Amino acid sequence: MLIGLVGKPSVGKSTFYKAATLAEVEIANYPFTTIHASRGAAYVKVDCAEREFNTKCTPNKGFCIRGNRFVPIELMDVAGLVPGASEGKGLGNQFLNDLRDADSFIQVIDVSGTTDIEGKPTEGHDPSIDIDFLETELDNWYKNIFIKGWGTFARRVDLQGKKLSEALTAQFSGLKVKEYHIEDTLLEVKLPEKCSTWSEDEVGVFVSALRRASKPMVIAANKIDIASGAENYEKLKLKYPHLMIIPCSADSELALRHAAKAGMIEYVPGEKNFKILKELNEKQIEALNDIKKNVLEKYEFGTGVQEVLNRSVFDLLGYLPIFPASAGRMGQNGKVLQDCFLLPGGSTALDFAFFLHTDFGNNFIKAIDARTKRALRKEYKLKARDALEIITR
Ligand SMILES: Nc1nc2c(ncn2[C@@H]2O[C@H](COP(=O)(O)OP(=O)(O)O)[C@@H](O)[C@H]2O)c(=O)[nH]1
Ligand SMILES: [Mg+2]
Repeated sequence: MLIGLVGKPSVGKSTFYKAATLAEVEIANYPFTTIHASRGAAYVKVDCAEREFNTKCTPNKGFCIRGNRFVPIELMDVAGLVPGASEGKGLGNQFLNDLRDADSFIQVIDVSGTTDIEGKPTEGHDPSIDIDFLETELDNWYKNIFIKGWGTFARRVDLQGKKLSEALTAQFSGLKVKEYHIEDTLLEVKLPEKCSTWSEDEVGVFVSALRRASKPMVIAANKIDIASGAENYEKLKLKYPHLMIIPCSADSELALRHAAKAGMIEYVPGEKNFKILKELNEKQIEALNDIKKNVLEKYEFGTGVQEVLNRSVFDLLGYLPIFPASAGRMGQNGKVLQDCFLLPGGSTALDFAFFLHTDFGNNFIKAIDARTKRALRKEYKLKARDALEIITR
């Protein structure tokens, strides 16, 4: 699973990326700092199953702090997009290409309105302009791909009787678009099967709906720590009730993670507080208190960074965290709940078996719920945080 950070320059994409991954990327206050997309591991936060099993987990991947399991996903930092990107402006085509592999997007905006449309410092910029322009650029990106192949796939549908959804899936395959995305979108927009007759407006309606279905997006209303952010955020919520907008301060998250890494504080990403562990100097205390007062205590999701990642994976993409577990033998070899896997929503016990190993799938007898010891059939639909053992022949 890959999540791409998108947005105009200087909104805090690289800061978000660095906070979420603690990787080294350049951070500076001018456009196009990041020339190449960089990818790294970020983490979604899951209530670890260790509590219910009265044990302490030993994660293979990621980590666990006080019962909070951090499961890795891939995050991608991309250089800023500017208006006209879909026509190639500001190396736009190259940057859009970097986004093809993403399963979903996090659009970072500067909710404080202190950067203009090109990312230069200003005051009073309306952040809704940024939301609108980015949607337009992404829609145009899809539209260009549609139009490029229109003649060819329309002919295949009209003359060779090929299914429209199949022809369109082939056309958009480079963007990780799946046939079900196309089918769902066609149902939603209700356009004629004969796509050669579509008007340009109808094409626009289709590509926009397809873009939303295949690259769902959450908006990180970043720089909420700046005074003008709070009011702008309220306005955005009213203007875009259909969008998922999370108040966010990537800068604060980065500071907290640095402080935690240096052993100054204990901080669990996503929480609304931290604990000071060491004697700190006045400046450090003041900085931490500012974050506490202006961000952590003020906003529902603390700095918002963890919430944005969790919403992307669990709400937008519908993934389920699943623990392979065998209640009877938990702790054998000193290994406890080593894995927490993310499976697509709708997966069954049998899907989970195949996910673990083809042999498990082929030789599946039943799954055992490690909490209740109940046997589950192969059709059992997985639930978030299930802890399951697969019994094979
Ligand atoms: N006040 C504040 N500044 C931030 C925040 N996130 C990033 N910045 C600053 O915004 C500027 C641009 O950040 P950067 O991450 O390079 O933006 P990018 O171009 O979108 O990757 C830098 O000076 C950051 O320190 C935030 O949450 N609050
Ligand atoms: Mg950057």
